[in-house]
Amino acid sequence: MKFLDQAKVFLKSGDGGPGAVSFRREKFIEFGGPDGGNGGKGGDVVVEAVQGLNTLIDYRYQQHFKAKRGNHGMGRDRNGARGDDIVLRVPVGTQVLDEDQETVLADLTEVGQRIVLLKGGDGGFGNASYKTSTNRAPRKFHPGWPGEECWVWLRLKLIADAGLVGLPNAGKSTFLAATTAAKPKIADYPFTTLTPNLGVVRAGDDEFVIADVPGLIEGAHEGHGLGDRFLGHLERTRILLHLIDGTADDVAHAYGIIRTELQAYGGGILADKPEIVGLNKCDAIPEDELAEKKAALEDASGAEVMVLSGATGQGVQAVLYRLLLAIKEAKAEEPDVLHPPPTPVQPRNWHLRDPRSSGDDDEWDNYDDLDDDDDDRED
Ligand SMILES: Nc1nc2c(ncn2[C@@H]2O[C@H](COP(=O)(O)OP(=O)(O)OP(=O)(O)O)[C@@H](O)[C@H]2O)c(=O)[nH]1
Ligand SMILES: [Mg+2]
Repeated sequence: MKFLDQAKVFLKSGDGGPGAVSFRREKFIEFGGPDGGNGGKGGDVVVEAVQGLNTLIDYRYQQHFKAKRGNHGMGRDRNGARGDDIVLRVPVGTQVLDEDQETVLADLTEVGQRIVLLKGGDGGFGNASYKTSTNRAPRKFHPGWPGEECWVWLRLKLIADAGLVGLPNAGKSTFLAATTAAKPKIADYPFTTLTPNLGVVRAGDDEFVIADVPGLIEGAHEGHGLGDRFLGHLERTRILLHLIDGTADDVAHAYGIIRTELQAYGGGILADKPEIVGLNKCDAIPEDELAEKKAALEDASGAEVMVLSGATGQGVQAVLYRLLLAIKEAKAEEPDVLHPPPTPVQPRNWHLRDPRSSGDDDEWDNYDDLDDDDDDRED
């Protein structure tokens, strides 16, 4: 399946149905009175996080989503039926952003979470609702309130506990394949991975999710290589596993390139995350060189460096254990910030106004099709 992590869509909730103008007319019943029912409410626009989706690809093909309008009211005090809602089914981790691409309107982080983005317009009153002591036969009705419409962005930020970062060919996908049931493409050329992969690590009773994203190169934040857009998928992780290809000549330089890109991503979102530094492909490095490279990397990172080989499995268990501990610790400390949106979720402040109205309530008198008093049969 193709991967798509953002899409722009147009949403419109249903208009409310108009109220009816009707009078009860039956043999032997004089002055039956008004019995026009109310219009039905328009359908809502709802977004729902569902299991089994991990891309927004469906939204490339359909971009307009409109809920149904409410039915009109009818005689004999029958109200119109409610318009059907429209439900956008999205993967877990999807955020809904305003057209400005900054304001987060909704953040769907759990399966089954449903959010009403746009409410359908209310139905209008039928003439039965306008009956008063002085006007027993009103012909007044309300045409119903319009729905709302807007363009929004859907943006997927995959939810994983740990994220793999590194230069192309560092062995990220190999690590994911060795530790989870995921089957990412692995090859001896840069940019083998073009879209993120997720895998679940099972360790006894515990499990956690690792995300493998395309490799970064120098200047990725300026669009070099595949750019740094995929780093968005690491925003919600608890910890990064930074893999460095041990067969490279200058491992400290390799480390520095990635750190610069994490910094450039901004806001400290990735640069401030806990990081485990892994000197990878240790099976392919002579002993003395290994010690030298490990020391150089420790100097550059100021942290303990773990030596491993995704290909042979050497050191992998120790890395997983460290990841698990850190994830558990982070979750115990801040259970709620598992999926913090980059900007606070803001309820949308709709300025609901009927385009047919000047804002003055008496305006609805325009919809009287006759002068009320003309028809006052009660007198
Ligand atoms: N000797 C050795 N080779 C490895 C190891 N891990 C990965 N490789 C090889 O390194 C090459 C790149 O591995 P990938 O896992 O595709 O690297 P990647 O970091 O996912 O690369 P991109 O997807 O391009 O960013 C492949 O030819 C792997 O077989 C390792 O631990 N030891
Ligand atoms: Mg890869």
